Amino acid sequence: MNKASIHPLARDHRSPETGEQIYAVGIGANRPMAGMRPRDIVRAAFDALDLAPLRLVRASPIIDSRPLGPSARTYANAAVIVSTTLPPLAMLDQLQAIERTFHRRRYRRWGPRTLDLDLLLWSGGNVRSKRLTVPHPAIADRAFVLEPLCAIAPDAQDPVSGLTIRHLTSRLRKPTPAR
Ligand code: PH2
Ligand code: MG
Ligand code: MG
Repeated sequence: MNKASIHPLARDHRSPETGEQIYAVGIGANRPMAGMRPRDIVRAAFDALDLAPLRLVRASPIIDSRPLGPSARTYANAAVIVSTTLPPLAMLDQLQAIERTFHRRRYRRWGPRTLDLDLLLWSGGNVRSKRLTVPHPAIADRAFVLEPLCAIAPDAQDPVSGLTIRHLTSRLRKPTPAR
């Protein structure tokens, strides 16, 4: 197979010559801040994810989604593909620094958040450390993650299941069979 035809987030993609890393990042916001609505905050996050050492490669449409968990407010969700030379834990630091610029407070799990940036996929495959698990453990069962990701990277592969994002998304859309 022609190497160029391998999707940058597929299992076989490697670019050791340049040190380029590709990440899929999930974006969520459900709390207004400084006169910005959640959708405006997601759009501002696209800009923040395009500042060195990050380069924004693709951004999905922004969707409204019903909150999963205790929060009552509607979320704005999106996904992006980012290119950088940062390895995963340095990328996590970078994402958390961006979250802090949006005054994210980590006081309550799943509480309302001005901005949540989650590492969904990495071109290098899996990460399992105390601070970080990639792919994001809930990727396969959350429509608000898969729908935006499928709009920009349908051929990316989830290294855990071996399935493409397109496949995971269509599986989630099917109604669960009654038992
Ligand atoms: N994020 C959560 C919990 N619940 N619900 C929606 N709709 N969208 C999210 O991004 C989301 C959520 C934890 O990060
Ligand atoms: Mg999250
Ligand atoms: Mg998070």
